Amino acid sequence: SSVEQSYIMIKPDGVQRGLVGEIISRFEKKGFVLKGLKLFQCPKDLAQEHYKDLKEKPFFPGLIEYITSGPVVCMAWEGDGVVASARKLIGATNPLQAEPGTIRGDLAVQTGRNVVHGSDSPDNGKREIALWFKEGELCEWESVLTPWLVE
Ligand code: DAT
Ligand code: MG
Repeated sequence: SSVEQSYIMIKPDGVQRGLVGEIISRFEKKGFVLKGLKLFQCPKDLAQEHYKDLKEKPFFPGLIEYITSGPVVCMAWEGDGVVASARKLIGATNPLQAEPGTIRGDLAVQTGRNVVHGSDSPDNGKREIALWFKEGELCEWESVLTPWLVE
């Protein structure tokens, strides 16, 4: 696989429940590189744009209400295969079906309060990072750990 970026977001329940450090730590320990990070109160129109593919779903209004109910933590993570790997670290959409060891499997019980978002494709990773971060908010840097993680 090639170097790609995923948009990972800790949802308002994750922030309120004090899970920010725990969740960031899982991506750090895995070996991905953090390129962008901010605490952010999301306006409704941005939440609607982010979840536009779901706008016909019955749960859409509740989803927008939830995502805009408090600050979220926006992150851009980079690495080989980060998009699919992050989805595995996050676990199934329904936390009751998520495997133990995953973020949702360990830390959540309900689909409507599943603590974290992760992009579902490299193209959506790009789209979502461009949507949630402004020009200049991402850092271009190399981690000194990279040679110890990839040969
Ligand atoms: P994921 O977040 O695992 O990519 P998704 O893209 O299908 O899942 O849906 C986005 C979010 O919408 C999901 O994290 C929680 C909410 N959601 C999805 N299906 C739902 C449902 N049946 N009832 C309530 N909320 C739902
Ligand atoms: Mg999704």
